[in-house]
Amino acid sequence: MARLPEYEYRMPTTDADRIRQSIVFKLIFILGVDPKDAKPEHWLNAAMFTARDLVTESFLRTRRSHIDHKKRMVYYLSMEFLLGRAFTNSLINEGIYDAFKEAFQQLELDFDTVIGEEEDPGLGNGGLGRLAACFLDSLATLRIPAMGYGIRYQYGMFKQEIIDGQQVEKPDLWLDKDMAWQFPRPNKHYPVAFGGQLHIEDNVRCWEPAEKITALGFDEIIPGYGGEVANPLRLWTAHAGYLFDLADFNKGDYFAAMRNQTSDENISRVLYPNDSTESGRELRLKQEYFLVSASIQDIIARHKCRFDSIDTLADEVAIHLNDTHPVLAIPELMRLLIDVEGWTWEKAWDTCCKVFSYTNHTLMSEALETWSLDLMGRMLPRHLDIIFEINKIFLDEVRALGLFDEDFIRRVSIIDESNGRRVRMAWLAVVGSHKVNGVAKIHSDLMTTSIFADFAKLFPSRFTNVTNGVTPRRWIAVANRPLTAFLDKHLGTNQWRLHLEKIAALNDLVDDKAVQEEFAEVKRANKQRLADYIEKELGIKISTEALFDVQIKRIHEYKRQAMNVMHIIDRYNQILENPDKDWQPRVFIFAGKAASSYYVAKKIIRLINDVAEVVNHDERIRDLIKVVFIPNYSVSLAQIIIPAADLSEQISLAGTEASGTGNMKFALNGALTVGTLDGANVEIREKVGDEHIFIFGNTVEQVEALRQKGYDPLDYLEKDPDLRRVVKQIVTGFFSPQEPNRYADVSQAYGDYYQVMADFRSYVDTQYRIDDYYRDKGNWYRSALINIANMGHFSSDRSIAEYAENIWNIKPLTEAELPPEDDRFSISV
Ligand code: 26V
Repeated sequence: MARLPEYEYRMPTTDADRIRQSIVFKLIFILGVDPKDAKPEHWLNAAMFTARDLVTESFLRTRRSHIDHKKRMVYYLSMEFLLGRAFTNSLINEGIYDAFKEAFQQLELDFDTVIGEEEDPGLGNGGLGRLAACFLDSLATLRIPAMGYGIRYQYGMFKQEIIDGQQVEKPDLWLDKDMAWQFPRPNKHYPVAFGGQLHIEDNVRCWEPAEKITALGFDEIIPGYGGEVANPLRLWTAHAGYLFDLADFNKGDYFAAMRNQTSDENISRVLYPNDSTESGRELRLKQEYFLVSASIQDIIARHKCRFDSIDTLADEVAIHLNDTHPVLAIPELMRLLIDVEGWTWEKAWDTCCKVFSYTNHTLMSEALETWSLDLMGRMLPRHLDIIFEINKIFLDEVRALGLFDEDFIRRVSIIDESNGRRVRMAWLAVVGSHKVNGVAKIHSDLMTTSIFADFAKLFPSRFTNVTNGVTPRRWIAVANRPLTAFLDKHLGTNQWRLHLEKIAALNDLVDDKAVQEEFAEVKRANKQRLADYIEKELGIKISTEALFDVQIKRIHEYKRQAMNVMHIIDRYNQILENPDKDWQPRVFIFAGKAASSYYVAKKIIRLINDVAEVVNHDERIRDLIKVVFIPNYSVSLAQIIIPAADLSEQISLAGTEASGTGNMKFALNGALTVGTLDGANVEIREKVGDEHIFIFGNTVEQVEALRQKGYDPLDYLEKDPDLRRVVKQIVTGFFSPQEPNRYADVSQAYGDYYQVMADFRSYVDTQYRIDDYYRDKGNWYRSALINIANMGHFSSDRSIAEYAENIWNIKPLTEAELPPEDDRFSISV
């Protein structure tokens, strides 16, 4: 290839002077703002443009390497990505954090104020979305040829305000500020079709859709740690501009043409809450198909661009389905291969089964997606037709085995005939994927013995486990600067960031009193930062001497925030009864959003706030208890709260939390866990040892046995007067004297499905054990250090390495495959 002369556009890397110049340049010439008038948000945008230049360098280099070396790629399809702020993360991953800080100092700008201007892109509900974001960080860091696909929702997760103790939802206008971080890709657009008729002539299918909209791509660049590799996350926006109704337009009815455009663009308007009711389900199905159709078309176009023939797709491409939400990718790929590329059914199906893999993230039946045949047939007639055919061939094969009765066939059928005829998306995912995994050992085991038990008989080698992980870059290096300095001092700079297992070296230092004291100082600094935040935002003063007891996650009955509150109430009662006992002061911290239509979850938020109101203002409590509900939980808030925690509440009913990833983030930041034997808690216990984690409550087997015999909460209420008193106080309005019946309806309807009463006593007793343990600070911080030291396994780098090796069969770019440094800026023609 001929080579053009090299252009002189290398950006400064570590030089604070040049970074400062670049920031000022961007401010003036990109944003058009006079430095004299610039506000922190302008400075942030200018700085982000400067940082983006650096990341873009790695991004283009990486892309070039993938093409030059014909790398097999993985595409990660997810309806949610909870990325958190991009700016500091990119500075840390690119190794330019200190230089930027210095440049800010030179500009006499307060670093924290400026970075605080960045909006969190809240493009997810919770764990599943944040996991996708940790995985993108690890994919880039491990140099794995990968690309994410998602939706660029105009409004992400709502902003939560607490007014009179209650959650109020406000729109999240995250795109209103400039999005310096994303590249619009006006040439990456694909039509996505809906509705219409399916004509079948001579066994040839012809789909005539009623409606077409355009998916338009935006690339968010995901930098890996070390600055060598950056991968794209391509987010689709629904756009009607390319396709507005020409008939209307030609008729001269400009407004009619535009009206349609507005409703089409609704597709990428909002992120769905994860308990959404029937209303608006049609739009959700449209969103799922929109993501899938645009992404699969893009994957095919990219493949054709890189290789001569589409025949090699299965050799060069792996597509991962993050839960069932993108499972329509299977019939969509079938459709494109058969109807557009002219492949036979057999050849197309063979390719599908090779490229797709699927992760299950929940066992709870209400979260398993199904779609009515009526809706699917109306919206996607060709896809429903393909699903029927997949199901027919599959069931014929199962029958041919001669091993199973018709009841078994009914159970494994992709079409559920018992509930008004619905497509079972998880079944389709299992049938069309070559690997299916759960997200923690216990979850994967339960998966093959409960929801997928029948399929595990049919395809035993298809099921596997990949325990979740979290990125140490964001969850230590970005979130916890004092701990970062501590680890760098004791372990060396790059070791733990890239090889978290090496953090085990800390085990040799845990008995050293000076090291314990040094860590105590780290914790104190983080607690102070959180205390300052709480005082500034909520006007509540808390003492860093108290034990910080934290539960932050989506509000859901199965996560049992209610049990946490009941412990607080019991403690309140006990303090009033035994004021002279040597009580350990505690601050109970909560944060989390309830889905807007989830009545009980919203009541739980209200109860937390009602209890806070009474307890925080009762002088007899003498600040021995403080209860704080921090509004508007987000990735950025988690980055402030987690490093400050002493105690991490992971108290879901055993068998309900697939994995949890907050549990890992807390332990990694030196909090001790109080938890049930659920999700990844089980593996955390294996790693840190029984003495350094507080496990309580019934096991999965005990929970199941109670269900079998007929669980009755009254059994526990009768036996335990303290518990009885707590429940009575809630139900009779002790904490809501203005409205004594406030909690009566929830408790009456309450069969205690998540067995709070059964675990209450064991939970409260464990909390007293924790108070005693906390008194001996040396011992406590020793345990905290042991937790940190044994979290190596829970790096998302380990999870991703397992996916790459066991599921996707993808090899990272080698050192030799990266373009040499001096080749960075040459343009080949
Ligand atoms: C379900 C639905 C149903 C339709 C509307 C939109 C929607 C969005 C999300 C969901 C399911 C959420 C599943 C989820 O977040 N699972 C969590 O995944 C984490 C990562 O694997 C895991 O750590 C948590 O335990 C698990 O609850």
